[in-house]
Amino acid sequence: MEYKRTLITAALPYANGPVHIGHLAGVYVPADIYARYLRLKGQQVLFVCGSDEHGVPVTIRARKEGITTQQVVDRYHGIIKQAFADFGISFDIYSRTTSAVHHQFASDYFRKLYDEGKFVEQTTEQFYDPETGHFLTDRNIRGECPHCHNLGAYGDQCEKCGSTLSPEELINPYNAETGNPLVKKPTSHWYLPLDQYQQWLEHWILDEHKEWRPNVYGQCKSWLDGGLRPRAVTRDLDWGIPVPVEGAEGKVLYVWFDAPIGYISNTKELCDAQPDKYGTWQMWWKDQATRLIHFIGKDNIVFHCIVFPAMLKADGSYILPDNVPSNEFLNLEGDKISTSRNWAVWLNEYLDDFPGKQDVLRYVLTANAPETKDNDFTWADFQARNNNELVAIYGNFINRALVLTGKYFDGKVPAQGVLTDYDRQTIDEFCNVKGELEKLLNDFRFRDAQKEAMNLARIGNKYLADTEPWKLAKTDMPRTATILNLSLQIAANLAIAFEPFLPFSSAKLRDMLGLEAFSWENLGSTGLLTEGHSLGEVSLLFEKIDDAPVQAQLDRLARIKAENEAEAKAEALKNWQPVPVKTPTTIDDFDKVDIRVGTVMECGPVKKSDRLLLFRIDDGMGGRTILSGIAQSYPDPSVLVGKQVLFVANFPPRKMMGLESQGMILSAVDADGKLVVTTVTSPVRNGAQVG
Ligand code: B3M
Ligand code: ZN
Repeated sequence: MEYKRTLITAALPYANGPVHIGHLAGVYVPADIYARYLRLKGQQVLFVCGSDEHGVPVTIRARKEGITTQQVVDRYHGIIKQAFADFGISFDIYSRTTSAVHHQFASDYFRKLYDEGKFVEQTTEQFYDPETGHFLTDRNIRGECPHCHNLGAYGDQCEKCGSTLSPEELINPYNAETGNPLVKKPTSHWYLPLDQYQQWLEHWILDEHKEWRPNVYGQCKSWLDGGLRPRAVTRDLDWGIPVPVEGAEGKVLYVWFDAPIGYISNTKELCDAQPDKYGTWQMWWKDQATRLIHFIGKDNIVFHCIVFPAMLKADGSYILPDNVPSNEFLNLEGDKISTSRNWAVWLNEYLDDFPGKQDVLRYVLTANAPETKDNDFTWADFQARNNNELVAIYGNFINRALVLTGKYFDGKVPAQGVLTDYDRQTIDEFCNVKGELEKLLNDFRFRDAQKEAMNLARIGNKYLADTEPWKLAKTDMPRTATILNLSLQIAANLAIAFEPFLPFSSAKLRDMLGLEAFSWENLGSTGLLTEGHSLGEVSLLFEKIDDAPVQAQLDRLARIKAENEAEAKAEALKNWQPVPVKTPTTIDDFDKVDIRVGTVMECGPVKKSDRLLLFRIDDGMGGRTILSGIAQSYPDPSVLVGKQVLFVANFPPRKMMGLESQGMILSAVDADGKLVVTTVTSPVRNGAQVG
């Protein structure tokens, strides 16, 4: 199939918080690279996105903050849109799902399928708060976990033991916000019967899209193998797009029904406003000559590969996605990124903290793109990649080529002259980069593609190092001219090759080279700059990042970690309950255990063990050594020295880490799992028996 144009969508971010580096690495940076690359190739491209403003989380946030839901989405839509623009994400439109166009469009979409009998209606029993008159979503229901008896488990998951739950499994379910007990009440909803699309989806994905990334294909396959079931496309909520059916008052379209339609309605909004520039929305969505690509994160795969295509198929007049490049997750300093725990680098804050350094973050996120597995962002790596790659390789080459041209040729492109074999070999090398780059970009392998672009800079550096024009300038001006001419041609090639990845630097480099527009087709050319052409003003393309700003970021994260730990501890204490009392025993059993009092004379770590502490105890009987696995609870064990503690005196000696332990120190487990050594508060003779 010959495609005439490409429609690129990027997942619509929820307007319940700003965008963070995980979103950027997973979706927006790769989507932007792809859009820029195709545009640079002169292809017809539309890049569409917008805020996802419905769903439950925004309503919870609003109630928590005591503002309206509209105010919440207005705030975050504004922050997100601005940050994307400042970061150079080149959307043709960034709209929102609360727009009038979208409401109408999504409503009509539902109504058409409804009229054509594409939904099935079903009545089920759902949890209901009689006090507030609301049905509750899984996340809004809390109760006791049937597995670990945590009293604050959610209707979809227990965060304490990690089990996946359904609200029915909770013991004594209650409304998470009001604390009211819940009852079950029947309610009816419309379902998209995915089971009816099973066969069609199996053929379309498993047979016809074997080229999809293994993680995407694999997830689809396991959904399909599990058998698809009907999915509700409406909810009992008062925030969202009202279900356009009589008698459906109080019901709205499920957020995952309306959000992907946002791709279409946003296209419509743009095309209706500027038809001359963008054509009609139908051309983008209903013409088989349009190639549709969805960029998403891995948690969105089922919606984009199964549910949305089934919705499009149900309508019957739309094209289907040709590919759905989906990434794994990016972690931050070894921990999962989390909006609620504030464990993230927020784009808007990054832009404030590192003004003008958009490309550094873009570079690092692509270099670490979680394309095939989860990856980690660290500030040390951020600094190292800037200093050792952007500055030391790319920036250094550009700077040398331009400064030397300024010095020896008054800032004018010197004559190319006669090329040597070595020159030709270098040209061959950088011409090859184009093919390799294209192959990788067409394959959505952006991390390797960026590496390839960087190789072009390496070729340039090697060429300068091998030819040493600063030495030749003393003896052989024509040869110096050739070398700098070629170096400048490589520099111009770099501006093109890096444009999809580092658009700000490419624009700057273009200005420095005094280049007008350029295109992808020029890549590999040695005639981009003609003899005598004047270069623009020269400045550093990248600057070193020193330790202070990086340390400031690490300090911020350390503060957040400490806050989260304190919060988790407070939460654990709040929900803490003593473990049940053990099965009955007798005084005779207890009498067998000989518990004594002793003074801690020394207490310190054990070599090669992060668990054990070594105690020297004055037990009133000549002293003994005891090893205890409580090191994690006592980062500073010296606090125990001088304390009188209780220990079991008649256990047989045990060897641990090559040391002998003669007993066991008694301690209590606190609510947060920390061990606290029990101490005697009024002095007792060492060796005294406890009983
Ligand atoms: N807002 C979920 C997410 O940001 C959702 C994507 C919608 S795409 C149609 O992960
Ligand atoms: Zn649990």
